[in-house]
Amino acid sequence: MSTNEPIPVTRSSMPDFDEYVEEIRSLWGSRWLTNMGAKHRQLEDELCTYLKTPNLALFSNGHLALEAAIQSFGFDSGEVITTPLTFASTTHAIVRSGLEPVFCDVDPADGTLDVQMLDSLVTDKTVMILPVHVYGNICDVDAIDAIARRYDVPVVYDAAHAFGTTYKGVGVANLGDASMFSFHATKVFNTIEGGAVSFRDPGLRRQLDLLKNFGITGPETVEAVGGNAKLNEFQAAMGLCNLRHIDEDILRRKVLAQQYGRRLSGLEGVRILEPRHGVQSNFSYLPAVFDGVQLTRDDVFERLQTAGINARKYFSPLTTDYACYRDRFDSRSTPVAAGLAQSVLTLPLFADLALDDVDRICDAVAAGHSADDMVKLATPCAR
Ligand code: T4K
Repeated sequence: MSTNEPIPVTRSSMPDFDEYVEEIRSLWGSRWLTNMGAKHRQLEDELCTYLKTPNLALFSNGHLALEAAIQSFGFDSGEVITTPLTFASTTHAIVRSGLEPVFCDVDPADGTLDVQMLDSLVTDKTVMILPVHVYGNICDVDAIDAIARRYDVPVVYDAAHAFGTTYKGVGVANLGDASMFSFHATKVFNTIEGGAVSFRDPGLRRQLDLLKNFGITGPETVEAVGGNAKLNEFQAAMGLCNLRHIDEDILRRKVLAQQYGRRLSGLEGVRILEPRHGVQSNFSYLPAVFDGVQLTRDDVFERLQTAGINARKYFSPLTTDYACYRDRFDSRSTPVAAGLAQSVLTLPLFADLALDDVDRICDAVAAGHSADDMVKLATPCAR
């Protein structure tokens, strides 16, 4: 992007036009456009290979994938322990599945579930733990696993942000009992709209398939009350193209994230929510937290807006503060998450963002700072 154009928080990765046209050409011959066609099957296979998981089911979007993942365990009541520092989808998926969310606070270092508090929240009503690898930061999966095993409850990860990440060398799709990925246009890997569930027990596939396609098992048999959440062939074709370029995209994001790190690390009053040790990141978001003293999140946000830079307050408000949940949940029970919601700003990060744009954004962040800090920030850094 040129340095004077407006900068969005993210921008969809797309293949060359000709590459996509070539990928969809066969659809004019087959006229098979949806309902688990050839491209759907190919993408499922290629994603299993890329994510190193034997079990994966595609969906029309991440949210329906998450609802299906939750519902595939078959609970019709009970509590699900989760985080309020997330997109609307996570809490809505639990509620729309007829279950009761119970909110756990988060770790101030990376925004993932606070495992000490998680342990204290499990009761005999708990049927599931639903943590979020927020911003692509992998949760403390070892502690969560130990708690889940002790109380014998399944763990379904919202891995919407975590496509392609690994923890201690293990691919994110192999963590927990199931994981949901979002392939929305704004994600590291996109199929325009789309999503997937990876799962440990191969027996879960049947449930997921029923939920995805009206419960249909044959031309004249319907065995469950499922919905419609099928990924179509044009979406699958976009996925097949984007998957060819994903490693290159993640590498570009890494270079940009490193530049942010260099430019912001010398600046007092701001820190980046970094993934824990052992995580190989996909650099999906750049969550910066402002201390409210040296730098205030809302001032920085306004300054960036004025400079044509569209940072976003992901995730503010907490889902517990949504109007639709008024009088039902209380965000005072998760003070760390509440503090982050007041102080976090996700700065622009996408594969074709220019390094110069990162400098322009960091200059705008620092513009509210004292002259001393500006000198520190202006120190040239190696690229
Ligand atoms: N769980 C979590 C933790 C999630 O974050 C999400 C989705 C889900 C579950 C559910 O997955 P999906 O059902 O969505 O697959 C966006 C996305 O719509 C949403 O997918 C995402 N999380 C959330 C964090 O962000 P908005 O309303 O903030 O997006 P919007 O339309 O303001 O777009 C942001 C920027 O992205 C634009 O300024 C420009 C760029 N953009 C947007 C679109 C739509 C593009 O470059 N191309 C596009 O097509 O929600």
